Amino acid sequence: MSLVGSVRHVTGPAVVPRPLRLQQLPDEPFVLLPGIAVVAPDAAARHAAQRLAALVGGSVQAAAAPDTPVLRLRLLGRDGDDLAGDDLADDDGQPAAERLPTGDELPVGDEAYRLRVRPDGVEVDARTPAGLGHAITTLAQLLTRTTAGAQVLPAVLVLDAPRFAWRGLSIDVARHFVRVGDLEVVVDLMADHKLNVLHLHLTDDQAWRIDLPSRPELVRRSSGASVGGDPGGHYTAEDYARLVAYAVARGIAVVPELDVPGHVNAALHAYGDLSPSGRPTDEYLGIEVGFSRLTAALPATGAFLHDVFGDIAAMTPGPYVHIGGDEVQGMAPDEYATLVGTAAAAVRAAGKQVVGWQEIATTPLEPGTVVQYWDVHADPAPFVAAGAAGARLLLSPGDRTYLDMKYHPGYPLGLEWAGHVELRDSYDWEPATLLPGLPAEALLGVEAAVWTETLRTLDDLTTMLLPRLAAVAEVAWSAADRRDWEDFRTRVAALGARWDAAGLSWYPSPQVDWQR
Ligand code: TNX
Repeated sequence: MSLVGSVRHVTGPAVVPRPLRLQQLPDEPFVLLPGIAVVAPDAAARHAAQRLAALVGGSVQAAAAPDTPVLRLRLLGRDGDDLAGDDLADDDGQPAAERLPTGDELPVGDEAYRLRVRPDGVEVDARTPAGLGHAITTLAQLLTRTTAGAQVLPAVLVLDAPRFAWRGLSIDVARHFVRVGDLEVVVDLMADHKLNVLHLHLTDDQAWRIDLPSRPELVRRSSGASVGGDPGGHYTAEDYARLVAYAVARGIAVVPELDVPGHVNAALHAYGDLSPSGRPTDEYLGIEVGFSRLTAALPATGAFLHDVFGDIAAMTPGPYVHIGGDEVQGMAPDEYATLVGTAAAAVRAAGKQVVGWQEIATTPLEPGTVVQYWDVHADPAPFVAAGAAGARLLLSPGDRTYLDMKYHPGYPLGLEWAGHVELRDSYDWEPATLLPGLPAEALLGVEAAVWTETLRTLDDLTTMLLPRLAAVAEVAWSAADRRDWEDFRTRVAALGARWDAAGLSWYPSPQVDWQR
């Protein structure tokens, strides 16, 4: 080992989110020489192979010479046949113990992977490119340099699969515009944490950020600014397609949200016929909520919903479209139900499944509709009832997963309506018991959300995401019986140095002894 040097591991392999099983083997570590072969016989594994080659300074090859050390990627037969990233079918719901094989077989599920590091090479097996991608993310976290500068991987066996099918992050690009390049940084961070859904909150009172062919005035009149008069912007159809492709290549599906029937001032500012007065409303760049609304009785409203949801569905390869539905003050329940029903019907007619904020649970829902829980002050009874009646619940409790909440009073960024959210608050909660009485099979997943009223730059955004995104990701990925705050605290400590190396701004929570 003298030429190679010694390994600087202090705490043992620090993988976040924690795998179903990580077993350290008694062997020597695997030393990666420059130019090492990454072998991927299957064409569908090529993208993952390239990512791995870039990570370790290796080269992709279809086959390897006998007796040379290699990193080998294999795709095994799978259950479904959808493309990774577009496939969020919930194949779990079963407890970890039932998914974890007793031997060393690949665990159940489309996103599962098995990783074996031995002194003579690395073997990665998965059923999908997404599963291979998760394995590479784990390898990146296992990779260390010795004191002599050699890259090494500890000898391990990792068997891993996610607890929940939907592991999301929602970003509000309406209050402050976020450029595609900055969103790509966020997508990379998501992949680093094995998240698989990017939910884009594309419209709100302040702005409409996506150009839709049927309604060109939306971005022309309503995307020029952000909250407080900060610079605005919008995504063209090409921008959006490029972002979606970037995300899909990393195993992440994009779920677009057009927020109706409230939070619609930007639409009312662009099209006067959506208001009873017939005139466009004024631009609004403040941060109040709940004041704007569509009107069911106006002839323009139904056509608008049909057109904008038809357009966004046609532009989106993934299976879901989010209709919003939150915070409409002062609308009669019947009118609210009519408007939600019209939007949902437009989404379904375009071949997509409907997602909406928790308020839609008070309306008649088609089975399978995804209800996104957020406001922990609300009575949970309607959400539990919706789940019992066939809806699926996506959990974004504000006091745990709203990553725009301040870390502590006096923190310069963020809001406080759901409280202060330190790292441990984001970590220490259990999805299965959050809504007592909710049937287990109704629980689809967990999603973090970051609203941008006070966040103006990529640095602001990543400072709110990190380290809390790592905590929410572990809640969403790791089996309940594998989660432990003290254990998480020691593992997450190693990520700070990686965020520093990537040049990312982050919040050094005093709850962790960071290794920097
Ligand atoms: C609530 S979450 C909202 C957003 C705000 C956010 C700020 C939700 C469905 N509505 O409009 O931006 O709080 O934390």
